Amino acid sequence: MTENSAPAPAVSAALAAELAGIAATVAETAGRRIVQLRDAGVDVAATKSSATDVVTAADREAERLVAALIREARPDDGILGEEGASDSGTTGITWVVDPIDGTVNYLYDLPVFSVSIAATVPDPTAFADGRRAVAGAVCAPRSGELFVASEGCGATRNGAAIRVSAQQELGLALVGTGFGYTSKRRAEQAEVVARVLPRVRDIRRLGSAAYDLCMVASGRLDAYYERGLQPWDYAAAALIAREAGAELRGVDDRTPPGEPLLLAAPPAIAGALHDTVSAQR
Ligand code: LIP
Repeated sequence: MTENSAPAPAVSAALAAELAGIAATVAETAGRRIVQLRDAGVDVAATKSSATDVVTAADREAERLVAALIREARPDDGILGEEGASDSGTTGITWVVDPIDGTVNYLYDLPVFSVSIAATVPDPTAFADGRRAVAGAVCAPRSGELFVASEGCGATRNGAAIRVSAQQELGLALVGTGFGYTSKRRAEQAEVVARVLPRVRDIRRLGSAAYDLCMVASGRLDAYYERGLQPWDYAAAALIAREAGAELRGVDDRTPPGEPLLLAAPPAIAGALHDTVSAQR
């Protein structure tokens, strides 16, 4: 599948809609719980790739809650979670879960964090991790927003259809991005953003890839790119963005979106942004 072509349906529209309903209900339930935990107080429980790559007890509890609800609804599906949930399943459907995307924002009680839940099927051509979401939901509980999509059926925000912006000029585009947790990767990302910044309206670093992609889907960012994302960061929201009209790109024409680059933009500016992000020094 090319970045913007519609893939052959992997599951029926009815099943995709059922999976989207499960993702939405579970994401909202987990969203309510992580707000309760945040308001009760949050501390760092551990670190991962660096001292700033943190995980909280809430991340772990939220993932346990999401996994339990998914297993109740779809006991034979697989699960892959950022905090360690891992079931291979027998149905070919794997739920890819980020229980709190935007963990640093969550730790600092900044309002941009989300629960991301995607029902995925194997597809080596769609995304770098070899899966493709056929249904997904992203809940941003502080702003009361629920983004949902199922393959071929469009994307919604709180039940209303959403579309990417009509931006035609990169120089007028508001572009979201993010940065990794290691100094080496951040130095590389700083070089890229130094190239992008003079060529666009402005940059926004919101702190949650899933929310960034939902902002592109709803036209409140014109575009987004980031290097170094994990499948759980983008699985649901990349589907939401594509179903809202975004073109998704990887680092080059031979590499699917995901790692090492995911870019989402309206087709009118996707190429110009990709050229700027990918230009060699
Ligand atoms: C985060 C992403 C964000 C990225 C951060 C981190 P997490 O995910 O949503 O876009 O810039 O480095 O990867 O760690 O909060 O689940």
